[in-house]
Amino acid sequence: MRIIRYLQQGEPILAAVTEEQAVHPLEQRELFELVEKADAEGMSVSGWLSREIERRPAIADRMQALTLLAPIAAPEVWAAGVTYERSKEARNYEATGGRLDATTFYDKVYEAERPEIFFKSTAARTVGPGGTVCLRSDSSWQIPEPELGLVIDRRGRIIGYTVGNDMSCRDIEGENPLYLPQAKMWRRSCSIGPAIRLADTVEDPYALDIVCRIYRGDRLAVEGSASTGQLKRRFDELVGFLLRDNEIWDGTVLLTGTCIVPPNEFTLLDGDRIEIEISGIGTLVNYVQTVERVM
Ligand code: DO4
Ligand code: MG
Repeated sequence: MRIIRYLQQGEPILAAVTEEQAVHPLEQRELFELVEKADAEGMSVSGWLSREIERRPAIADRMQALTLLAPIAAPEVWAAGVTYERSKEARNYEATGGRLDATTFYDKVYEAERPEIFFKSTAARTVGPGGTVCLRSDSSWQIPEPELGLVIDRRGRIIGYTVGNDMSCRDIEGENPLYLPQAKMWRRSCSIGPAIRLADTVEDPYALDIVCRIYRGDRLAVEGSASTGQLKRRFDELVGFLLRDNEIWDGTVLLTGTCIVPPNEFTLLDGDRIEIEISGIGTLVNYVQTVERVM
C-alpha cells in the first residue's frame, strides 16, 4: 500500500494506492492523520487503510495520470552520508583530486560508530514529482544523489519509505568539507516522491533496487543501479543518531545516503531530466534548471 498526494481543481487530495494500482482518495489531508487514527485503534496503518478504502471508491485514473505533489510536506529533511562504499569512493575522489591512496575523513566516517548526518532541507526547499530542481550558479560539478528516504514520526518510528534526491555540488564539497551546507542546501535542492510505501507493507527494506537515469534531450546520458542491501548501516541506527538529544516532528524525512554516483566527468545541465526509481515505491521524475531561470 502506498500513499500519494495529488492536485484536483487546485486542492491537494491524499490517496491510497493499492498493489493493483487502484487510487482511493481519502478524507484525511495528510499521512499523519491516518497514522493517528490507526494508532488510536491499535492497528497497523496499512490494516486501517485496507478497511477504510472499502468505503472510499477508487477513481478511474491511475497514479501516472494525476498531477502529483510531494507525498508529504516534510517539515525537515535530514540526510545521512557515506553510508555506501560507492559514496565513500566518490568523496575521496573529490577531496584528494583523485589520489585514492590517501586516508581521508570519509574513510574514517565510513568506519566510525557515529554516522554522518546533516540537515538537508525544509518543506519550502523540497520539490515533489515532476517538479524542477535547481542548479547552483557557483558550481560546475553537480549531481543528483538517489537515496531511499525514511518517513518517520516524532519518536523515530519508520512509517514509510520514499524516493529522495539529495542534489549535491561535488566541487564545493571537495574544496573544503566545511562548505558542506552550501554544497547541499539551496533553492529546490531536494526532491521526494512520488509515493510513500507504508513500512508495514515492505518485506525487506534492505532488498530494494535503486535505479537512476539522467536524460539529456532524448539521450540517456547516465544510468546506474544499486541495492539497499549494500548499505553499511541499519536504518534504526541512523534514526537513533538523528534523534539523539534532538527534537524532530512527525513527517520528518531521513535520506539514507547515495549508492549511485554518475561518472566523475559528468555534471548536470539545465534541461536534464532525472529519474530515480526504487522498487515498490515508484519513479521520481524531476527537471533541472539553473537557479536564475527559476527566480
Ligand atoms: O559527505 C558528504 C555527503 C555524503 C552524502 O550525501 C551521501 O553519501 O549520500
Ligand atoms: Mg547524499
